[in-house]
Amino acid sequence: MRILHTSDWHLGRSFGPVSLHDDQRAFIDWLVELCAAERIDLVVVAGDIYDRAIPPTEAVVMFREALVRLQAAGHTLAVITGNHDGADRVAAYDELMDVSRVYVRGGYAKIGEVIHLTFADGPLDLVMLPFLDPQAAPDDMAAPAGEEGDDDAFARRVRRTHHSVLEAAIAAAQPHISAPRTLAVSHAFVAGGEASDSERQLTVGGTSTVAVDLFDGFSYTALGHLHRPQQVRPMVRYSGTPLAYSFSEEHAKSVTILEMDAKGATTITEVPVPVGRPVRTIRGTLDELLQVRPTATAAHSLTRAILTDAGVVIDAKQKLSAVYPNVVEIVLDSPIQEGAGLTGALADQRTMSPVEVADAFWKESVGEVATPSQAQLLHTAIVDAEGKVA
Ligand SMILES: [Mn+2]
Repeated sequence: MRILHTSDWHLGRSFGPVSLHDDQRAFIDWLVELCAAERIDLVVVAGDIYDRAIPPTEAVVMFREALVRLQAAGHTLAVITGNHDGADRVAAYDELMDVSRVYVRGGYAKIGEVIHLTFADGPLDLVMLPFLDPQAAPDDMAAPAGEEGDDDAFARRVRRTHHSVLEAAIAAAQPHISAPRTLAVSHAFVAGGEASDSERQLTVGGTSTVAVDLFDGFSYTALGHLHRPQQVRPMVRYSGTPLAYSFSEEHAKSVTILEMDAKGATTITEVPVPVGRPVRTIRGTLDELLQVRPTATAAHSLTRAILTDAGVVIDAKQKLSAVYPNVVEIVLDSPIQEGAGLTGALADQRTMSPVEVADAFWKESVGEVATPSQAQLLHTAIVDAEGKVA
């Protein structure tokens, strides 16, 4: 059978001031075509469907359309919620949708369940492990051992970690597994994985990672949460996001296609996502950046400009936009360190005249002494001002 693994769509997300609606729409159009062309049996979305617990209606409509189109094309769907999703909202109609072979699971509601699916080449047992907030675990769920006499519900809640709730969830499902091949879908930070700048921490305080050994028993584990595509173990893999969601994500984006035989032996292919704007960081003085003629791809990229001008930069956004239409962030990284110069000449300012202080300040902030004409203008202004004060 053939499985497509993707995750972290973050529908409704924007990139700074730029909406990603069209990029996300283009991804879904491409995905629907890819799944048909690749004769995909099962499409897996491993969490963070939306960017927020209460997503904008455009995002809800986009997700609904994706499900409708994929289901109409004959694919089975397996979707879990991530830490960004409102689990109860996303999975609100789970049992009603199961009859369409669109399996959506969120939160703790269906923990312990194994979905027995049958494909042309045989059965597959599916274990859906949505993001599980340790603080929200049901009181009767197993927790790590504590001190003697410290076993009330509150103490157990404090001891629970993301690892412990996931371990308990997998243990609850284990006895129900019967097929020779198994697929786990989980939204978690597996220890050893590499993060980028756009994942939100799973838990506040404590450790939020889980050990990769938790997934030892599965033929393949489709992970969501980390935004860079990566393999933690040969058969434990993050598909990564379909689009870049921070400037730390210049790497290629992809979805993962699996060819799994009846016993669970799996081969993995990474398919690059050809749509959506990539991200790019450019660096230099404003003049340097404006002199470059960017390539079509560069001009199309969501761009962060790091300006290294020593002095004041005026209208940087407007000027850069003419060359880089998708400049979304401008960072000033002046070679002169803020405040550092003040320990030098300016430290002696009590013994300096106002003109000397102004010259020193000019040199500190611009990086070189004022030209004769600049100095003259400056000195005239100071003398003029002093005359008025006196
Ligand atoms: Mn995510």
